[in-house]
Amino acid sequence: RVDVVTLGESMVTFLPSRPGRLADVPSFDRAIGGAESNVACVLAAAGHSVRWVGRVGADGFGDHLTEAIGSYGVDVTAVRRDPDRPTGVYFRTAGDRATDAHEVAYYRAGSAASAMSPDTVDRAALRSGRVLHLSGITPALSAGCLALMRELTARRPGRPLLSFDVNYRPGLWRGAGAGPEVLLELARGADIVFVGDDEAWGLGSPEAVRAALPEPEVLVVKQGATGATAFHRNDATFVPSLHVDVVAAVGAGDAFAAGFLSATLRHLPPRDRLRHGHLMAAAVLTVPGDLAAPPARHHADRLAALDDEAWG
Ligand code: KDG
Repeated sequence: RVDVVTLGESMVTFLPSRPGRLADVPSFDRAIGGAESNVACVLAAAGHSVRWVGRVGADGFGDHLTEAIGSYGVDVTAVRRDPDRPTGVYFRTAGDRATDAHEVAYYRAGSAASAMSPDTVDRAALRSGRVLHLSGITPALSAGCLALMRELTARRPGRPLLSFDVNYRPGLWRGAGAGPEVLLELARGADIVFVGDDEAWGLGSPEAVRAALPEPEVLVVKQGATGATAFHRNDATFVPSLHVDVVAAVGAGDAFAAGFLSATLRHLPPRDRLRHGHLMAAAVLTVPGDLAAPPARHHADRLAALDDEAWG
């Protein structure tokens, strides 16, 4: 068994060469994105055995994604190539430093990944981890993807520990109906749920999300630069965020989830799970893209062990 398996659509990402509106940016730099493969890359860099399950086109961008994600040490042998559909791509702008408001242009409708379904993914690979990490992006991609997510989040004996990041992207649900209801339905099947408080307001409110999820082992509510709270049975543990000069928030939630899962796999207490989440997120917040070099495990352990005063 590997430590963690993640499933989701990854895309070639184009980062702007300079600030400004999408209409004005003259050129873009190629990078990689995809919430779930981001989680896989950070976990692999932190020393875990990780597999990413996905679907890309039989094209150069598909080659690039599998090679780049593989170069983090992630196992990509269960990634399928689709000869008929392209790899998804997206462009983003740098956005406003204070508010992180930015533009995103997705070119992913009809992508290879949108053709994922219970019949077109490697199911044995999806059962091959101690943890299976999924996100609320996948069910928005197609009816087949939604069916797959419903199957994977069904509570069954012997399934891997199920981690679910709500990742509510309203832009992806346009025309696809009931995003909030579907996301809450899927979250109810998970053991560990991550949600940003901004997303939680999109689903109702943080309290409504808590009330709608009676079963998870752990619900982690992230409050951006303020901190994050892990709710576990009747306990709530809050850890403040680290103060860093934010370049772009993209990928920070994924890195946070990876840090939290890494510490969970190592049976660390809730406070340290949250601290490892913040440490991984801090590294990504200081770069323009989705991925940064995370702190090595021994450094992260040393920082996570500092006393409360050092943690603000
Ligand atoms: O979490 C980062 C992702 O949002 C980004 O890489 C793109 O996966 C992505 C998506 O669907 O928005």
